[in-house]
Amino acid sequence: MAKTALITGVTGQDGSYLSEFLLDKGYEVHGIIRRSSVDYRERIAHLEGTPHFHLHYADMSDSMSLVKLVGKVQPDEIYNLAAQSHVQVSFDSPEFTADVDAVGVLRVLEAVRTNHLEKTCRIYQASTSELYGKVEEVPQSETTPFHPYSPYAVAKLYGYWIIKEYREAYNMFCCSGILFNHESERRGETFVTRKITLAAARIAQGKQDCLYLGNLDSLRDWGYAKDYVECMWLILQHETPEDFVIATGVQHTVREFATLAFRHAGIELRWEGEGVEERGIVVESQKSNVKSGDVVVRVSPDFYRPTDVVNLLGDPSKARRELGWNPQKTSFEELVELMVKHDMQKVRNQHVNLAEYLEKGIVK
Ligand code: NAP
Ligand code: G4F
Repeated sequence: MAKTALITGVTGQDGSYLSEFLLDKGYEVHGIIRRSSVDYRERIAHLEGTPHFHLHYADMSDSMSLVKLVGKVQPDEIYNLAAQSHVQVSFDSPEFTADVDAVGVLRVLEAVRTNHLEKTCRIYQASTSELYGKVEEVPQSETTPFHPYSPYAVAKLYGYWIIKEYREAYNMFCCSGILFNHESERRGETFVTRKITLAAARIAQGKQDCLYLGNLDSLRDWGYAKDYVECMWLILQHETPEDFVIATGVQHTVREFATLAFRHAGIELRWEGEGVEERGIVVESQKSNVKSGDVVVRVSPDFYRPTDVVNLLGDPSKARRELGWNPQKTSFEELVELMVKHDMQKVRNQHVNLAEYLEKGIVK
């Protein structure tokens, strides 16, 4: 019998890769979507209409919708990926973030209990390295104390603990994957990696002059999202419900990511100055519209956070040992290269499309 999975956050970066992964494994996949004034479901457009992929309207802030949907779908596995996932935005919308990222997890757990599925339905919770926040040790593992450092992280900490509580109180198979940053060609465009790869592509093609960033010294353990969704599944196939750190075990600064991304776009950078005065300056360029001495990266305090997490490095030993997962399947260098390659093409195509539209008189 094919298993049935319900994915919240199916339209997001991870939801789209996980859908592909589970469909490949023969699952019946159901996803939750929200009503919006524009139908913007780019990441899953290629799956819509395929026989084993089903979409339903519901919302993490609407318990009735979740109770009804879980009853209708009767999932064997739930992957709770839905969240207001942007850390900086959580400072502007802390209450919404708490409702979706904290109480939302409780709503999913109660929807399962209300439908009497607690003995059969396994639940994966998308926990985060942001829980370590103002880090108390480096690297961080399953036993490192938490010190959340943003409204987002505080909300996610509730999610982590309520999952643990329901596991112990009701003997439910529910677990957290404590995932470190993972990126891809489908990463949201306001997260730092994607913001950089898109800007490098636009600057290389003469469509943007300068990229403005915040804290360049921030250290992250960046992996490839496609590799990480496999772990979500492995965690739910494990004999016992347990929490796992998922990371590469390698860290880099935002500055290093930018240097490498620009290099892949054909622009060699050097860095000068400190703090808000720091600038990324072109040393050498293969692009005719960018010349040596141009300043293509500047710092803007607009992207500083009231409290910033600056030293994330995960220890994936437990996942490697108990799940047989390979943390270094895609290296940092390969990740940056594949993102830049994708965005060079995307920016090129945008130009083609615009030219086509202009020709047809659609855009004046
Ligand atoms: P993402 O691209 O921002 O996707 C978030 C998803 O949540 C989208 O499908 C979004 O739907 C949905 N969502 C937001 N609010 C909702 C609501 N009220 N009701 C229903 N759905 C809602 O995030 P991601 O990068 O794929 O991350 C997936 C999960 O892992 C998130 O929980 C995130 O916090 C966590 N996480 C991510 C990382 C990472 O590095 N990517 C690391 C650790 C943990 P719309 O498309 O309608 O907005
Ligand atoms: O790319 P970021 O916005 O990701 P952040 O804050 O680490 O959060 C992401 O990863 C978490 C896992 O640790 C997830 F839980 C969360 O949902 C999300 O997916 O920022 C990374 C770092 C930060 O220190 C930030 O201050 O980059 C720094 N940064 C520097 N300039 C910037 C910028 N971040 C953004 N978004 N934009 C900038 O211009």
